[in-house]
Amino acid sequence: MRRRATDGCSELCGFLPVGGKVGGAYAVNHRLPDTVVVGVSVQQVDGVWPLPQQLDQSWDRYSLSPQLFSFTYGQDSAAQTGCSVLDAAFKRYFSIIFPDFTKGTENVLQSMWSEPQPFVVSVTVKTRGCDGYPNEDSDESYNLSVSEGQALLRSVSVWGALRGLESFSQLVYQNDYGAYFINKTEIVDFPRFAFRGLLLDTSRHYLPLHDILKTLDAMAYSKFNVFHWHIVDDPSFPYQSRTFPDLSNKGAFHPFTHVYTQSDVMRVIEHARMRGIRVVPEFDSPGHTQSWGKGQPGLLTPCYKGSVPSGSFGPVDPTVDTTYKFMESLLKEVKFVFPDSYVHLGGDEVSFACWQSNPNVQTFMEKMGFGKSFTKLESFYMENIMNMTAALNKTSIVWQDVFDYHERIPQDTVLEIWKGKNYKTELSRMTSAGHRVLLSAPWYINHISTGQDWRDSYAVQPQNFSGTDEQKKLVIGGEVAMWGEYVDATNLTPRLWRGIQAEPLFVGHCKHEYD
Ligand code: CP6
Repeated sequence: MRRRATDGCSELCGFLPVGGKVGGAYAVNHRLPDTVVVGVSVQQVDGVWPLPQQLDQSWDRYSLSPQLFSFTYGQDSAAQTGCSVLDAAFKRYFSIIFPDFTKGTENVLQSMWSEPQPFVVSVTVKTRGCDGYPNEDSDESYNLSVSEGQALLRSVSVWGALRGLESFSQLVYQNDYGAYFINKTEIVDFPRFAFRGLLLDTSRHYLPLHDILKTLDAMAYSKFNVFHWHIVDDPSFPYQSRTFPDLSNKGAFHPFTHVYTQSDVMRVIEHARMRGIRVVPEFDSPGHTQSWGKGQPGLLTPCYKGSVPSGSFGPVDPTVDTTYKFMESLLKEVKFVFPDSYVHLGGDEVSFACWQSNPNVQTFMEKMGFGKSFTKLESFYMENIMNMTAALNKTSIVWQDVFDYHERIPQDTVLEIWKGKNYKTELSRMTSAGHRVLLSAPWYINHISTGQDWRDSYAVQPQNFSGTDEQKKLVIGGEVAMWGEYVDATNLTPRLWRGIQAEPLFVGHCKHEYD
C-alpha cells in the first residue's frame, strides 16, 4: 500500500527512501499549501522521487475527479488499446492515483470540494514493443507536461511511458478533505544509470511469491529496473528445475511449500515485465552450493580427513566432466526459463580447504600444472562456465572475486563489487581492464544498525573514482542488496522501503498511521 502525504506529519512520515543512489525508494509528493503566497515563484515543488532530470512546477493547480479522469493513447502513438503493458498500467495507476475512490472510502466532502473537471492523460510512444521484455538498451526517457484538463506523456518506448506514469501518479496529492489535485508541471526525464537493481535472497529464507510481487510493485515506485534473484544458495534450493527436479525435492526447505514452481517463476517474470523490470537470476557456484549437493550426488567435492572422506562436502567439484555436463544442462534450462540476456554466475567466497584435502583434486592440479594455486583451479572452473554462458548467447555477471583472483575473463563479462573495503580502487581497476561494472558494496540494506543508515547510501557517488570518462561510462549502475540471513517475509518490506508498510525513521507521528 502506498501512502500519500498530507498535513500533520511531524516526522518525514517515513517518506524518505532507504535504497541506493541508483534507485532509492518511494517518496510521496509533498502537498502544496492551500494559500498561495503572492509574488513567490516556485520552480520546483519536490514532488517526484527519484528527482527527474528537469522538473518545473507552478502554483497553478487543477482538481481531478475520478469520475471524469481517463488515460488514453495519443493519436500518433505507436502503441494503442491492446498494448498489454500500458493497458494494465492505466488500470494500476488509476487505483494508485485515486485510492479512496478505488476502495470505496471516499467521503461526501471530497467530491463537494471542487467542481468536477474532466482530465485526460494522453500517452504517445514512438515504438510499439508492448509484448517484449525490457533489456539493457531499453530507452526509459519520457517527457511529461501537465496543464489544464490534460497531461501529455511522450516517450520512445513503453518502458519510458511506465516511468512517466509513475511520475504522474506521484504528482497527484489530496487536501485535508481528500480532494485530488495536480499542479501545472513540466518534466523531462531519463535515468542516469541503465542498471538499477535490487537483490533478493530467497535461499537463506524462503520468500512467498506474494512478497516478491509486492517488492516488484515497490521497485516500480522508485524506478528500479532489475530484479536480481539470488534464488539459490547453501541453505536451500527453492528453484524447481524441470531438468533436475531433485535439486528442490531434496534441497529446498520443503519440496512443495518452499519452492518456486515454473509457473511461479513465470508469474514473477510477467509481473516484472509489466513494470519494466528485468529479472536476472543468479545460480551462484562453485561456492555457496551446499543445498545443490543433496539432489545431485557427485556434484560437490568430497572433503577428506587424512586419507578417508570425512562425510562433508565442499564447493562444486571442478575436476570431473560430469560437473560441466550438469552445469551446461542447468544453464540451458535457465536460458529457456529466464528471458533476460544476463545471467549471474556468482563465483564468490570459494573456500579452498576442502579442495585442498581431496586427493583427486590434488592429482588434477598436478596434471593441469596449477601447482598449489587453488585460485587457478577456481579460475579454470569459472572460465568454463563463463564460456558456456557465452555460447548460450547470454552475458555473464560475476562477483568481484572472479576478477580479483583470475587472470582471464571474457571482456563482456559484467563485474559486481560487493566488498565494502576499497571499492573505489576496485572500480578503477575493473574499468581500466575494460569491464562493465555494477556497484553493490555501499548498499547492503540488510545491514541496518540505526534507522539513519540510509544517509550513507545516499551520499555514494558511483562514478567518483580515479579514472577517465571512458572508464566512468563502464559503471552501468548498481544494486541494493537484501541478503537474507536475517530477513524473511516479516521484515522484508519495512526494511526495504519508506512509505510502504514503513518502520519509522525517527521519533514522530503520521496522520496516516494505519494505512
Ligand atoms: N551470500 C552470497 C552472501 C554474500 C555473498 N554471497 C555476502 C557476504 C557478506 C556481505 C555481503 C554479502 N551473504 N552468496 C557475497 C557476494 Cl557483507
